[in-house]
Amino acid sequence: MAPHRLPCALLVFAFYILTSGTIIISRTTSPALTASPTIQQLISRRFRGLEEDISKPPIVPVLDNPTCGKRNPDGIGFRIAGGKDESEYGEFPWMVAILQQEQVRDHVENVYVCGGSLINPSVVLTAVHCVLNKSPNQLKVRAGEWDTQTKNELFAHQDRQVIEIVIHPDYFKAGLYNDIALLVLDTPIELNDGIQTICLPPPNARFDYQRCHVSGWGKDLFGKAGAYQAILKKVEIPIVPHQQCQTALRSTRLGPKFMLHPSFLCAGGVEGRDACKGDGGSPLVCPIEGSAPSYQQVGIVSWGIGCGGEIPGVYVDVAHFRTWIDGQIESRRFNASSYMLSR
Ligand code: 4AZ
Repeated sequence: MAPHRLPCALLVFAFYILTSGTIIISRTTSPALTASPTIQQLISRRFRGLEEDISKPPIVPVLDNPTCGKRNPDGIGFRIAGGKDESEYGEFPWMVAILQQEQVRDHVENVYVCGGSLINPSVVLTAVHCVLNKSPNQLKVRAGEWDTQTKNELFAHQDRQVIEIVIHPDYFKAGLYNDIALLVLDTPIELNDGIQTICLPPPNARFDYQRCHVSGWGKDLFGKAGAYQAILKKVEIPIVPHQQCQTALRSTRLGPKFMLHPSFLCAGGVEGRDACKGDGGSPLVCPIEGSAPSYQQVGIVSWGIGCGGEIPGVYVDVAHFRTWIDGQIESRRFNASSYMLSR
């Protein structure tokens, strides 16, 4: 679609935050809502970004041979004069939103559940705690989403129904051990410049001190003061060694005997830069050494003690589960090359 035809900004998404901490995203054409100063500000910001675009053709990388982990650090098509920690449109093309369809009176609403990542056109990686006790037919996956309040994405987002939830057999709810799940989609997502798979690291690879990125639509602060994010956020954080993280966690209410389970990895502990409530299931990705613009998924947001303080966030250690993931992919006859870097 030509960029100047994009701003169908009168279709906005109303965004409700429930006391349960979930968000309802519903499309509305209410004139009162579109006339609101906040929405107008959002719309005019998008128009500014898009106008810039009309004067020069967008630089869009062409993917003849789709591969994994291609981040678009400058976005695709247009750049936003982004606020702090705002991602560019298409910057993390593997990022998906997991939505739950809920009957509200006479219609169905999409409630945001968690983040996830595309590892194959038909398979999403996420956390068990996001999808436990849900049935596949309640869940949808949305790829190509960026600003949940508008439809100003260059490519239309793609929704798919979940047909199978694969939960790690050793998931332990009380400690969130082995908090890793796969969602199988009814039909494959069509990859384009804004929707791509993420690479996975080799089994048991280590990433201590590497600088990585976590992205998500979760809260900006812990507790009631925090607000869910309309535009996909990103923060750069270092991977924290297991022992150092366990020591930090022992200084909290978890106490001095706390043992950090081997299925976890930590990242962050940097003031103001962290994942938070609502980011569960979202990917933590690190650059692949020796192939600068490619990324691999090292973690899945699992839990933490507060947000944005000096205690690192706790993630599923994806490399620890690489063999399990391969087994699940192969037994369902999907192609594992979708998450293997081939260059
Ligand atoms: C949560 O509640 C959550 N600061 C996720 C990550 C962190 C804390 C809480 C890490 O989903």
